[in-house]
This record gives sequence, C-alpha cells and structure tokens, in this order.
Amino acid sequence: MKKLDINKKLDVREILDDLENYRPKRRGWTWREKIDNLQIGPHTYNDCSKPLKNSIGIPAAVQYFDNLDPQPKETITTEIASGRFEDDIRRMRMAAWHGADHMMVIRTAGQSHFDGLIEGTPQGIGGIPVTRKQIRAQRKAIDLIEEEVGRPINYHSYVSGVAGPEVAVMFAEEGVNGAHQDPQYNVLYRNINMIRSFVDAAESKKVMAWADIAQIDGAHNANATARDAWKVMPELIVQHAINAIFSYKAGMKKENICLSTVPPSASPVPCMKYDLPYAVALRDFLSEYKMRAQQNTKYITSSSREATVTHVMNMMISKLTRADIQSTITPDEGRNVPWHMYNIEACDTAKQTLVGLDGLMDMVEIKKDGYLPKKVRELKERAVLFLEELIEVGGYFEAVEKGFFVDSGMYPERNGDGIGRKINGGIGAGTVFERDEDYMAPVTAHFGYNNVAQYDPDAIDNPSSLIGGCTFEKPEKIVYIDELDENDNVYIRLDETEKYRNSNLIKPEVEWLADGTVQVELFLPTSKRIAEFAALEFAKKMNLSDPEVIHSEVMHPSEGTRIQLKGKLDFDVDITKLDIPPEAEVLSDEELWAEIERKPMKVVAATVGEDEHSVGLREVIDIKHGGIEKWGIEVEYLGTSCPVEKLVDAAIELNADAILASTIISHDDIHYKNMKRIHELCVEKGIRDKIIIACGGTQVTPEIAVKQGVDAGFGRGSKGIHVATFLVKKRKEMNNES
Ligand code: B12
Repeated sequence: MKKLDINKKLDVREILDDLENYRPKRRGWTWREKIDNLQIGPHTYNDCSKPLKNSIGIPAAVQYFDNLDPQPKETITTEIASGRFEDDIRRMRMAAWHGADHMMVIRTAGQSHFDGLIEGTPQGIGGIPVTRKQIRAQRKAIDLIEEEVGRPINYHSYVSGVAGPEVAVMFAEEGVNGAHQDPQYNVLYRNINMIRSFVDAAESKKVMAWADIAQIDGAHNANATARDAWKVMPELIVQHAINAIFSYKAGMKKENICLSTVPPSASPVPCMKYDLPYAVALRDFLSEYKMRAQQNTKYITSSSREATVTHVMNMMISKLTRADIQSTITPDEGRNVPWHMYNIEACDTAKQTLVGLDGLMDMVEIKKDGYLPKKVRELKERAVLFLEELIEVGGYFEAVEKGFFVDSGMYPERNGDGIGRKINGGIGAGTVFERDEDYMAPVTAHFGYNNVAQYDPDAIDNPSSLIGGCTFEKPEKIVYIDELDENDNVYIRLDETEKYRNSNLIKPEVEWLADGTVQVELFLPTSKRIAEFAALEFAKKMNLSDPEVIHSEVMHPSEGTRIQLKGKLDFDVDITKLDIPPEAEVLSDEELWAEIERKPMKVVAATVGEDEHSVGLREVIDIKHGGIEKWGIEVEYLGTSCPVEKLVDAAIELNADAILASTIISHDDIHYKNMKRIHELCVEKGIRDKIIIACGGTQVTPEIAVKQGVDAGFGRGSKGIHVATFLVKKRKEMNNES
C-alpha cells in the first residue's frame, strides 16, 4: 500500500496485509512547525503553524471563506476509544483532516492488571487492548494518513499498569510517539504496589527517553476523582512535580515531559477565579516543562452543548497560560462512548477557538497585582507546605499510606477521605528483587545497575553489542505474534461487516462500521419523566430498535422537555439505487459571455413578500460579487418587500426573460407559498411558457421549490455562475436551441 487515495475509503485489509514486516517510518515526538506572521489570504496569524496539504475547515470556512483552514500552533489531541482498532483507524483519518495531530488510543478496561503483553486483535471495552498487532496496524495507517494531510501525526497510548516496561519497549519498537507514564496513577487509581510501580516507571521512562517518546503524566486524575475538584489544586502541583523530576532524573529531556493539566473547576462555579490562578502557579513552578491541557471532565453532563462551552472556557486558560498540547474531550463523553462525529466536533472546537484567540497575548497580559497574583502565591505556598509535610512523614510512600492524596480538603485542611495504599500492599506487592552482583541484561536503554563490564568493558555504553544488537537496533529480532484467539479477532469482525465494506450498501454508524445507530432529537411538551418514556414510544414507532434516552433537559417543569435519544436501524440503503440528480454543471465565462452577446437577456429581481433580506439576492446579481451581471445579463432590481404581483407585472412590462425572486423568511412555508403564487400569477397572465422563474433563499431546497411550479430553486451557498448557467441553459431549452 503506497499512498491513500482521497476518493477511496481506507481499506483495513490492506493495512493488515504483510503487517508482520511493517516498520514504522520514524521514532519520537514531533511538534507543529510554527510560522511567524503567517499570511493566508488577507489575514495575518501570529500563533499558527504550517497549513495542511489536505484538510477540512470549520463549517464557516467551507461556506464563506474558501476553506480557509489555519492550523493553531498547539498540538491537537483526539482520544479514540471505540474498542475496535479497525474502526478507530477510519476515525483517525477523519480527525487528521480536521486538524488532529495527536491520536491518543485509550486502552481496554483491565489491561493495567495484565502482567505482560496481550497479543492479537481482541475487541476492547472503553478502548482497545493495546497489542503489538493493533499498534502496528494503527501506526501503519497513521503513516499513510500523515502523508495525506501533510503533517506528522503523533501516535499515543499508555505505559502504565504492571506491564509498564514491556509496553514501553513495545512502543519504542513500534514507533509510538507519546505515552502516559506516571507511577502515581498506578498507585492511586489502580492499586498497584507502590514499590513495583516506581521501579517499573524508572525502567519505562528510560526506554521512553531512548525512543524520544513524549510523556504525559496522570495528575489530572486527582481532580477528576475528588468531589470538589478545585480543592486538590495544591496536591495537583505536587503530583506534577514528583513525576516531572523523577522523569528528568530517569533520563528524559525536559521538553518531552508534559504535565497533564486540567482546569479543576467548571461553571456554574466562578471557574476562572480558580482555574486561572492554578494554571499560572503551575506554569511558574514548572516552567521548563511542556503543558498538555485537557478539558475538565469532572463536571461534564450529557449535554453536548454544556461540554463544548466548558471546553472553550478551558481553552481560554490554555491560551492565557501557553498550553503546548490541547487535548480534546468529545462533547458526548458524558453520555456515550464517543461517536465519530463528536471526535471531529471536538477537534473543530479546539481549532476554531485557538485560531479565534490568535494574537490574544499580544493584546492582553496577565495582571501582576490584585486577586490573581495573591491567589497564585497562596496556591504555591500550599503546594510547598504539602511537599514539606510529605518529606517530614518519611517520603512519598509513607504519605500515600497516610492518605495524603486525593483528599477533598484544600491543603493544609484535610477531610480524611484521601486514597490510602499500603507500602507492601496492592497488585504486584513483593515482586521487586534487588539485582544480583553479576546481574546483566544485554539491552539498550536499561535503567540502573547493569554489570556489563564483566563480559566486555567496551560494551558498557552499548550493552546490546554483546548480542549483536537488541530489538531496538535490529527490529528483525522482534517476535511478531499474530492472532491467538480464533473467535475474537479482526478478521472475524471484518467478515461480519464485509457486506458494508467497500460495497454499495451503507448503514448509519457512530462507532463501528454499520452499527446502525442514529440519534433523534425531540421536544416534547410535557414534564421530564413523562417525556423520557414518551420518547421511547416514539422511537419504537419510528422502527428504532434498542432505543435509549441519552440526554434530557427540562425547558420548563410542565411546558416541555428536550430529549435526545439513540436507537438502531436494521436496514441499509443501496447507493446505486438512489435517484440522485446530476450536479449542475457550470458553463465557462467565455460560454456565458458568448451566449449573452448572441442573445441579450433581461431579468427582473426582488425579495418578495414582507421580506427585507437583500444580501442573498444582491450576491447572485451584483457584478461586484460575481453575480449574473458579470456576463452581461441586464437586471431590473425591484428591491425588498416586493409584492409578487408587482414582480410579475414588471416582468411583463419589461418583456423579461426571467423572474428572480428571493424569499429568505420561511416561517409557515411562506417561501414556498410565494413561489407557488408567482408561478400561478404567470399562468393567469398567460406568460408562464415564455418566462423562466428562479427562486432562492437560505431555506430553499431546490427539489421542493420545483414542486411549487417554478423552474429552479437555489439554496444556501449558491453563486452567480450557477444562476447564469441555469438561465442560459433553460432559455435554450425553452427555445428548442441546442
Ligand atoms: Co434576518 N433572519 N431577519 N436579518 N437574518 C435570518 C434570515 C434568520 C434565518 C435568522 C434566524 O432567526 N435564524 C431569520 C429567518 C427565519 C426563517 O424564516 N427561516 C431572520 C429573521 C426572522 C429576520 C427578521 C424577520 C427578524 C425580525 O425582525 N423579526 C427581520 C426581517 C424583517 C423583514 O424581513 N421584514 C430580519 C432582519 C434582518 C436584518 C438585520 C435587517 C438583516 C438583513 C439585511 C439585509 O439583507 N439587507 C438580516 C440578516 C443579515 C440575517 C442573517 C443573519 C443573514 C442573512 C444573509 O444575508 N445571509 C440570517 C441568519 C443567517 O442565515 N445566518 C437572518 C447571507 C446570504 C449571502 O445568504 O440569504 O442564504 P442567503 O443567500 C444565498 C442563497 O440563499 C441564494 O443565493 C445566496 C448566495 O449564496 N439566494 C438566492 C438567496 N436569494 C436568492 C434569490 C435567487 C433568485 C437565487 C437564484 C438565489
């Protein structure tokens, strides 16, 4: 497989082909290439990076700005977790086109407790089982996708759990570029023994340093766990500091150590007052490290709107305090396993916001007196005191045992509800042994005492030379294990959905190919509980199976409730059987000029009814906007709020070839009623077979317009060239000219 074809779907079977021999293109993390004073069209950007070769801008870019798609300088992360790597790959391709260059693959529930690597391609829950085959397949696909979009893409997963070092080695071998690694996470949230966790972490970090893998820590989980997330701010700083300095001492470059920082609070609390001082304090203390800003998820609900606003508010803080990586959390995180389109929405939200805030820091600055610096100072003092007390009680392990961490009191206040772990307890307790005097491992990037000199003093700096190179230098030594489970593997899943793979048949999907899931939105004029049950009834009558209400929001206790529900469709559509009218071809400038010169054309135009909207019509007629006057068509413009009778009479009086009516307001289908009336008037006045009628407006669907009796309808995004082409062709057709 050499290159992706933009017009073709990514073929997962081709990716799997010869995977055994696939080697990643490169190692290590890549930052975006910032361009100072980037000029795109008439705009100058201060904080943007090199544009993409192929991309899709936000909807307004596509509609109004000729796909203007500036890329912010921050790396944009998308987290993908459908549990099927083959479907995640397709989502990654879409996300890359929308600006993501950091693909974070979540791993399956329970993998942290696997003391070894998993192989094959089993399906996961809440993520994929991170196996060599799945990783290699995704890396291979991303290698192709990055060429398609024209920017390196960082591939990321997790080096945690009891198999941390094994996973780190596999990641180094397979060209993974970023990883979560923080022993505190294992201890606090996975109950893995602390000694084992820290020893494993040293080894993992050393391997990651060799592979130039960027690391993200796990501190943010404290505010996702604590009841009042803003109260753990001093502890968060301490957790970041512990992992950062540990990583540095294990050999990582500071620029590869990224702090996972999340604004701890969210509206309706006055979140800026908590989150900004916290972010400033963290940056002040740990200024040499990189910041990966994630959205607050603690207070996320099933409202995708609310989640999006939180995301945008959080990005304001990212901007004010220089985040290097902007993670995106999908706005549907609070209601389902994220769906394709919500990953894309989140990437677009990040891109739109960061581009929108371009240049902000050249215009404003963080205040140096008043509330903010006072609060920053206070947080720093609390963090320092926390760290001092931790040392006083005997160190990190003792502090964890005493329940110092994830306590819901604002330090030094304590609520006694922290997560306590025993130094000798937890998974993997008692599995750490001191290395023997003559211990030796002939491998690259190994942490700690490794008595190589006993075999060859010249190999001290390169222990793997003793065996002619380890898998890092000699990838051919990697043992590639293919499928182990004959019932749970990618080929079975591909076969099950084969009918929909590169075929004529399509089904809606949100996560997995042909999963059939759709979302329906309803407003029901009743109370919440009744609405939720009534909605399920409507869903059943719409033939949706497995209906489930995924979001409900009270508009008023008795007046009404907004419901979003999901359900499944069990039928498909054959795209070859669709009756799709051909897309209208446009004539060239020369053809249009020649035709109008051969036979001049006159039209009358107006916005009809009680409608004052003129912009759309002017857009399609004015020469200055590329309207039909450009090709010499003579336009008699009658203005806005023009009665339809006046328009038709004017057409008769001026002996016009066509009537152009704009009708923007669409309440109670007034736009279609106006069209119908124009057609009828022309019939009544005996000119219908001699005159062309074209109508347009924001809410106009061409097919429905034609059903009103007019000759053509033009909706949003229409251009003068479309209208001129139509007029010329239609006149020829009416005059039987070829
Ligand atoms: Co207003 N307005 N507005 N508005 N307005 C909107 C259109 C909208 C959709 C806003 C909303 O509520 N969602 C509603 C209409 C709702 C509906 O019925 N579907 C709306 C309303 C309700 C009003 C008011 C009634 C509000 C009020 O006071 N109660 C009043 C109108 C009063 C009145 O008409 N008597 C009102 C007023 C205004 C002002 C502020 C005055 C301006 C209009 C200024 C002006 O035109 N001189 C106004 C605007 C600008 C808009 C807005 C923001 C943009 C419309 C626009 O210019 N779009 C829209 C919201 C929106 O759509 N973003 C609301 C840009 C043009 C280029 O796009 O109109 O779709 P377009 O035109 C394209 C195509 O549709 C097509 O080609 C065009 C180019 O691609 N086309 C064609 C259009 N006409 C024709 C005709 C022909 C012959 C052809 C071939 C093609």
